[in-house]
Amino acid sequence: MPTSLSSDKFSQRCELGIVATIPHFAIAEMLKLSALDWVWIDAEHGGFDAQSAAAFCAVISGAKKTYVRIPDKSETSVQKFLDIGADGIIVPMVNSEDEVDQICCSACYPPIGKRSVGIARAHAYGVNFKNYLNQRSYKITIQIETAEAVDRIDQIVAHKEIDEIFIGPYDLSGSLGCLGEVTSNMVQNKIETILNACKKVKKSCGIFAGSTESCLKYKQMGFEKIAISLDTLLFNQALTQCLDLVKNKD
Ligand code: 3PY
Ligand code: MG
Repeated sequence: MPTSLSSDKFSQRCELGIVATIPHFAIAEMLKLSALDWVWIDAEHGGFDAQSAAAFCAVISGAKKTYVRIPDKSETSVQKFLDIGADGIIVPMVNSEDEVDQICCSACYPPIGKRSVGIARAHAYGVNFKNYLNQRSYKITIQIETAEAVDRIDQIVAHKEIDEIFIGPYDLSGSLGCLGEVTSNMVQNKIETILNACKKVKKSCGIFAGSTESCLKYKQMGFEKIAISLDTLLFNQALTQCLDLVKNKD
């Protein structure tokens, strides 16, 4: 269950996380025992649904912050995945101030928004009901991952209910006509534009890296959160490295 928003909301420390795509308790426990700061539970591209994401959060909570990337920006997804009680949601493919308005309307209780009231894990099954309703304890993070969103970045990041921005370099590259070329100047220039817009309004900005080199570069650029890689990708890299080493030795 989420604790209240931490006071280091805008700290300069770079917090490292990982994208979890495999909904298994062993992965959750390994991440819990790791030196990571936070975990991104992926219900957009990963294997999670609301129930497996809730179980994953239950294993990890207290040890690491948990953020669920929801499948889409619909009201149903926003509300369903907030109810599971992660420390926040990450909403993919947000392109305009109007979309931000709609997301915040779905994510915040009245009088700010129109979030519907349920009693779920987020409310400690009723034990923390009043507190949960009266004080927003979860982060709303939006992903910037299209050229259209970058064109409107100043208006988007200015929204007061948005806590954090997360850049999706891969979708951004596709939107810019250079799919997968995340280190290209075209993509990197847009990344810098987004980061600068966030810095201007003192909003935390995170990014997906996918490689150690990118991680180090983004850390130097001043990103406050970096998703270093995916569980599947790291497993595959370690497996390939091990097999290469053993097979090529007599
Ligand atoms: C992207 O790069 O598009 C992402 O969403 C990161 O996972
Ligand atoms: Mg993406």
